Amino acid sequence: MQVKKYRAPDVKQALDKVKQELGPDALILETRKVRAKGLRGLFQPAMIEVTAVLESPPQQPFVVPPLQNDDGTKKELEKLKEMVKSLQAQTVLQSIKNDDNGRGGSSVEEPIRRIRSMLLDTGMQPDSADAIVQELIYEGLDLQRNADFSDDIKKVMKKWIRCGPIEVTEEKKPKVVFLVGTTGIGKTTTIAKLAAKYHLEEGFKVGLVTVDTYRIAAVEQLRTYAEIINIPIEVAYNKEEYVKALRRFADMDLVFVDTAGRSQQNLVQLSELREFVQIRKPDEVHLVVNASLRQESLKTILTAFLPIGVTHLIYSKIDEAANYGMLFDLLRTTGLPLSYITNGQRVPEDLKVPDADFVVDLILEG
Ligand SMILES: Nc1nc2c(ncn2[C@@H]2O[C@H](COP(=O)(O)OP(=O)(O)OP(=O)(O)O)[C@@H](O)[C@H]2O)c(=O)[nH]1
Ligand SMILES: [Mg+2]
Repeated sequence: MQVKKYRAPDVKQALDKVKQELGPDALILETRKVRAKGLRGLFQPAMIEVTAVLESPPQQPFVVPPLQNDDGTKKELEKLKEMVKSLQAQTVLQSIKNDDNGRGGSSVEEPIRRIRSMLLDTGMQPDSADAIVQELIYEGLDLQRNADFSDDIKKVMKKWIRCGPIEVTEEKKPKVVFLVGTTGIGKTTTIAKLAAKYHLEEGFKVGLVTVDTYRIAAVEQLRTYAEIINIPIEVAYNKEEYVKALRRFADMDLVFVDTAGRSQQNLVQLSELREFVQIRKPDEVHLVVNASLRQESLKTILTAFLPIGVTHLIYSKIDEAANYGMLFDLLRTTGLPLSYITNGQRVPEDLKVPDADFVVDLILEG
């Protein structure tokens, strides 16, 4: 804003001066008669003084030059935003971890600390809990809100949870499904449950093959189930017999292959299993993992079995486990779908076909 005074012998001349200097938009604030100071004023005629103001022209807003609107720039910007969000999330998490005694947290840190400790109570590994917490912060969870956040936690957890039961299709016949895993975790029992479900409940043609021929009892166990369910069974003592068995089952919808369990100490000897898998690639290989397995053992088992070509996970014996956080570790680290959960010895009842809701509820609420 520019304020100026103009003097002239009369109003018109004063206004002309204003116009000349400030232009037609000038505002007149005051017009008054003035005399020069001192003696001069006494002898000279009074002057007209006009006070005028010119509002500064409106400032042009500073316009950010438009970003190149091509896809590449947008993606770059998105990437940058993601990085910032992820960094923010890491910072909050780190400050919580640094403050082990749990006191003195801000209103943002406090709920996060509670969520993290609740997740650790499920038995999951700290890096899994951190991944969930980080994602919650990253998603912009309103932590000032007074809530238990359980819906938000479940939603985030589901990002890592895939479920995938066996699907029988017309195109792929027979679908050959292996069950593998360590000893005594429920492979044979689960095959019996699945065979009953797919044959008795859903009406598919199901055949059983066992390549677990080390113990007579193992063969007899599966044979007994086959008789009860009334489906055919083939016992394969070697690779040739296995191939023949599959040929005999050519018109089946589904063939389950029961394999010998390996003790955890003996996991290096998976070569025989690998040979069966290589001779005719199964459509699916389900690794059965005991829900009570200790975290240290999980790593060993995954390292041994995943190279066989595991496609799905079965979480067994949840009725005997104290908590289920390990299931989240399992799904998160492998990225594999969970096909079934077993929850007891009864055949065929104790088998669950899980969905993501069931899995998060199991992990968080038991
Ligand atoms: N509590 C409980 N027991 C189960 C479950 N599934 C199987 N079992 C029991 O676990 C024991 C071993 O089951 P199997 O099916 O023989 O296990 P496997 O993996 O075939 O064992 P191996 O062939 O010896 O490696 C049996 O007593 C089953 O009844 C389950 O979900 N819960
Ligand atoms: Mg068995």
